[in-house]
Amino acid sequence: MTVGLQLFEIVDGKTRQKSFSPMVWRAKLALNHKNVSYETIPVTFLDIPVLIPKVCPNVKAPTVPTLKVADGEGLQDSLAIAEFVESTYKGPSIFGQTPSEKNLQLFFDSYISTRLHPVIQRLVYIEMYEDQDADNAAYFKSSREKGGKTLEELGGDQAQNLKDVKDSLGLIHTALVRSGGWITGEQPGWADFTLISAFIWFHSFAPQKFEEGVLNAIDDQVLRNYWNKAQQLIQ
Ligand SMILES: N[C@@H](CCC(=O)N[C@@H](CS)C(=O)NCC(=O)O)C(=O)O
Repeated sequence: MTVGLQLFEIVDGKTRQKSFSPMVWRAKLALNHKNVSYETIPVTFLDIPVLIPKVCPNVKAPTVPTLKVADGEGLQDSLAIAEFVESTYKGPSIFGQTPSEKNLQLFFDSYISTRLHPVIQRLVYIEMYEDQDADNAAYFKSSREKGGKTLEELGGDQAQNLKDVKDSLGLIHTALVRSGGWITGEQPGWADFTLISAFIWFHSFAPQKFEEGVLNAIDDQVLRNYWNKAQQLIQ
């Protein structure tokens, strides 16, 4: 029997409508790129450890994204999900045609994860907290404050964060100017999915800071045009 794919995606506790995780979006953009059908299962922070193991008992330390790929079997990790999609389905490539293209895209992935994600996290700690219901807000606060710093302290100086996010976009802007299209050229690929997913996360919690820190970061339309073009991939 064929089992339909089910993707567990985190949503905010308040409206349960906002899918915000950059790692979930990486997986969704990879699935959408190959036109793969799947059902999304919305979960809050507190649902993750309860619902995922119920449906996918093989998953011992649940995180999102998890893709249910067979009866009772979940596949964790955005990159592992994209690799599964790449090797299982026909259609446009996610990682390019050669191992070196994939290698360069994974290098870009590391840049996004290590340079962009930490500063976006600092810019949205408070908004992420405010968008939870009471129980998820309490979980979010206690899990993030475990190290002894408050959410405000973790967020730090917001003006400096905006400066840092702008600084981290310089090389990305150069790559977009050179390519004249997606980071990966005429078709989007994994590198684009990592960048767009980071933007979705930032925009979904703090649209005004996103406008200032990303869309107005550089005095031309390159990043704004890229974000506008990315909307066609976001469903
Ligand atoms: N390397 C994993 C990271 C998965 C991960 O850490 N997901 C976060 C959301 S982005 C999560 O499940 N967090 C649960 C929590 O904080 O309780 C991936 O790429 O999928």
